[in-house]
Parts: sequence; structure tokens; C-alpha cells
Amino acid sequence: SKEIFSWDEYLKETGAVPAPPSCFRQSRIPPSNDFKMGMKLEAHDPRNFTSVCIATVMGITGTRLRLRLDGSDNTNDFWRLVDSSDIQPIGTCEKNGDMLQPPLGFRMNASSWPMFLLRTLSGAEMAPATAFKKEPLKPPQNGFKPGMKLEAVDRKNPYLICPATIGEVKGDEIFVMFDGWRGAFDYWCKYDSRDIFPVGWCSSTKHSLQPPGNSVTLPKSLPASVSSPTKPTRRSMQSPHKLPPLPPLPVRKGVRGRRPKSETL
Ligand code: MLY
Repeated sequence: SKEIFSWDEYLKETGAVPAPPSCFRQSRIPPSNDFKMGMKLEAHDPRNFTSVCIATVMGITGTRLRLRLDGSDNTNDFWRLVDSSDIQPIGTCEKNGDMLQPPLGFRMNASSWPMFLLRTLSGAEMAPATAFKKEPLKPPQNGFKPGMKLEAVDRKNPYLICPATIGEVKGDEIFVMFDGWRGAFDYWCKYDSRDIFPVGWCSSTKHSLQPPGNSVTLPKSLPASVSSPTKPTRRSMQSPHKLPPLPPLPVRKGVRGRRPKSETL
């Protein structure tokens, strides 16, 4: 029976602890999302960070916005929190004596940018200043420890937030491991990244939370009896972090190509 994902049960099953909320650069009380579809704002171009561009709200999910730069195509949407310092009300750029820039990959001739800008802004619904929330401060230090659980943006599929585990901590950086995905989506980031959230964030902000994947990287040389798919039952609920270390490779003359690859269970 397909059950819905529950952190409570999952934490019990894995015997893992959530990273304390104080570790994250996120408000203790998540901000409200007061944006509406179609509203326009200013945003730093993710592909050219010194440029400030016009963006349109294409989607609203929890405390996040799906944004598209005006004049860009529909394949470069990006997501920002309502309290991100990457976004600001229309007029901010000009007030600071700067100029709004066409996005990287502007789909028209550069000479048509001034007119495009006028047209895209005329009659547009601008997001009110009150919708932009102040970015929380960085926690004073990296408080994460290996094995702690969290919710993290899948940077390859940034609309997704998924259960994850701290794999390593090195200075100001942490290694975020996606539970059940065999390392394919893991990444290093700063401890104060805006892409990571305490356990329960999605639930309290009404953002969907992906269930963990059902793959576990099995030690490469486990005997067939152990790695057989008939045996394990609760593998999918096991924290990759708690798997036993790799046993030494068996050296067997004449029996080659028998070493099973890491298997998806
Ligand atoms: N269809 C994609 C989705 C993978 C999502 C992984 N995240 C949740 C860690 C794939 O299978 O590659």
C-alpha cells in the first residue's frame, strides 16, 4: 500500500535526528506568500548575477515563487523564496541609479530592449513592496553534523524539495545527500544556503515534499544472499548514512564479472 511520507515515522525507522532549525538561514516562522500569479518584480538574472531584470511570477508554491525573466524563453524558469535578497519591487533598480538589463539570451535584438521594457511594464501588475520579506540573518556558525536530516531543494529539479541527510561537514560547507537516490542529486553547499530547510518546513508552508527515493547504494561486494532483492524489506526507509562500511573486495581467481553493480532495490 502506497503510504504518504511521514517524517515522524521516517525518523523512527532511520533512527535519525532532524537538524535543529537554528542551523538554517530560514525564518523560525515561515513568511507568508503574498505574491499573485502574473505579478512583476525585479530579480537578479541567475545566469548573469550582476544584471537586474524584470521577472514575472509564473507559479506560487509554499514560500517560493517560480519566476521567468521577461524577454527570456520558458526554459529558464527559476525559484526564489519570498524573503530572498535576489528579488525586489519594481523601481528599486532605478532608485539606486542602476538600469534594468535584458536577460541573458534576450530573444530579440538588443536594440529593441528599451521599447520591450516599456511595453512589458505598461499596465503590468507590480508586486507590492509588502510582499517582499526581509532575508533572515546567517546563523553565526555551521552547526550541522553528519547524519542530521533536513529538507533540500533538488538542484537538478529545483521545483522539488526532498528529504535529505547531511553527509559531511567541512568548514562553512555541508554535503547534502538525497535519501534514496544513490548520490545522483547530492551537492555541496554553504551552511547558510537558502536551498535547505528544517524538517517540517514543507508541511508548515504547504509546499509539496517528495518522498525519499527507493534506491540505496549497496556495498559493491556483498554476497548475493545479502544483496538479493528477496531479502530486504525496509531498505527504502533506511538512511544511506547508516549503511555498514564497504567490506574488502573478494579476490577470486577465474570468477570474473560476478561482482554485482550497485543495485536499485
Ligand atoms: N525523473 C527524474 C526525477 C528525479 C528526482 C530526484 N530527486 C527527487 C532527488 C529522475 O529520475 O531523474
